[in-house]
Amino acid sequence: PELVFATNNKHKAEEVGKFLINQYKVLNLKDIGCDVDIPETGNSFAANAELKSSYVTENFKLDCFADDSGLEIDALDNEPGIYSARYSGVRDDVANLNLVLRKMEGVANRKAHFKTVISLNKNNRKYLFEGVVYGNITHTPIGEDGFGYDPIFMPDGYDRTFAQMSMTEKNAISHRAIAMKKLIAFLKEQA
Ligand code: ITT
Repeated sequence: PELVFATNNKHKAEEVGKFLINQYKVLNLKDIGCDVDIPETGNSFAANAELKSSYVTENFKLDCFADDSGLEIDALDNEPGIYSARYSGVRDDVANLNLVLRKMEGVANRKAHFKTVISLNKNNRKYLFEGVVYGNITHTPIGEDGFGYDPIFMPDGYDRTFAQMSMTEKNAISHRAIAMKKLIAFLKEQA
């Protein structure tokens, strides 16, 4: 059977593409001829993930999953949160992480976590899978790999940021990986 992954974010697609979803042929939005930027008007990761997966299921009659994710910083009342992709007002990873660093100037509590909620629409039912990884915000960007806020996030237990890790290393511990493993276990159990 076929399963659509509803994202326009090529970094997410690449990370998720490393996970084998054995029984399924995973299609992207282009494969099904969907070129809309699906509106994310919800006020939580779960609501926005569900809007994306349900859009595809309702309009294309296909089973689908979607990932809504972001960075939540304790000292900023969990901002940028659902606004992570456009925190600075534009979809620009460098502008966004620089705004975070500016707001965190002189702030001693650097604790933060990344969160992913995956929404799955399958056989006319809806499911959610969550992944969280805890860490700290660095004082400057470090590393060249990854995307988004990876250069300023150092996961607990490591002395390197996500942007200093290979995709394989990041995929062993990340918020997205934790949620993906739950999704894959669920699909296997249903098969
Ligand atoms: P789609 O909705 O098309 O999937 P998007 O980029 O708009 O793509 P989100 O609305 O979920 O996705 O926003 C996620 C943002 O959170 C993303 O643009 C990054 O800024 C940040 N983010 C999410 N996961 C991340 C990760 O693993 N590393 C670094 N930043 C991440």
